[in-house]
Amino acid sequence: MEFTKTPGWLDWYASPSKPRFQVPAGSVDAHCHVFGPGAEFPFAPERKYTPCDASKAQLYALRDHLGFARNVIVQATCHGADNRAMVDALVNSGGKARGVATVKRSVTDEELQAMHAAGVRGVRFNFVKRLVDFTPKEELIEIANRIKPLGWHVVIYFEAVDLPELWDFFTILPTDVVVDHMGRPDVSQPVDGPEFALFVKFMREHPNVWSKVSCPERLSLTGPKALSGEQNAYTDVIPFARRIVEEFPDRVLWGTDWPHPNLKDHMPDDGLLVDFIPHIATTPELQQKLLVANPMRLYWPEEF
Ligand code: 0GY
Repeated sequence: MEFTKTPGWLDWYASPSKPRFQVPAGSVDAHCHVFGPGAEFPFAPERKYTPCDASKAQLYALRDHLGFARNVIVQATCHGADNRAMVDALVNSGGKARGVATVKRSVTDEELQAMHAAGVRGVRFNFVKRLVDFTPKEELIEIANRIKPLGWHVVIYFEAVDLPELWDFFTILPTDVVVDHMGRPDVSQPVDGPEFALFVKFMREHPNVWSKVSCPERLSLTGPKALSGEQNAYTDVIPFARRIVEEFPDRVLWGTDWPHPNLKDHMPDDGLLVDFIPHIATTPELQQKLLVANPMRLYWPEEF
């Protein structure tokens, strides 16, 4: 099937630089996606954007180029609840990728088992209105209760202003809960201000809650952009990510977010995004937890 990209779509960066920061051996890129290719795995009719293609082979080439050993591939909303492209990437990864799916309440136990065998270890609940239509909370709770016996967790994606309203729902989830991109803080607000304090409280009071300290390129308002060799990119995001890494060193994950859906301003050089990591995880010990120990514990516990 032929697809036409959403007008203004930014394609992923074609020739990323080699990172100066060498990630520890066995590092996991714990948040990335595949898009199609649309001709092989058509995008979902209910999608809110139509991306460029971003194949498993291209993702694994980037993994090797950046020095990572493994990936966690998160179902992108442009594929709806059709997990075939993501599952195909997992089963062709030689065991080096695990996945997070999107499912509806109509999913069968056999389908869940098949996804587990392919390497899926979580489901994603998305509350970002520009990306998905509303799903009733009782449907999500039902799904969470069904995936719990498989040892899976729930990944949640929401914006900081919506945390107060979603709090009661998030805090009754029966599994580990992984927050995408620190709950998308408004980084023009103080790191000690009430909005981010609520997120810190969410993690502090709930030891089952983890956070990805990813996507500075999405959250930054003042840059500088991770382009043209910039070694001090996205300085306005650093205090937020560092706060989470330092207070919850055993419950943080990091990912490239390649191929970076829906960026409007610029497409970062993924090599320079890796160079952002030591600004937020400032010691070898913190880097080892963020990039190796934590994702291994969550996604490959049998090897940990
Ligand atoms: C991200 C962020 C975004 C998109 C998606 O699945 C998706 O379409 O996650 C976004 O637009 O903020 O984590 O990839």
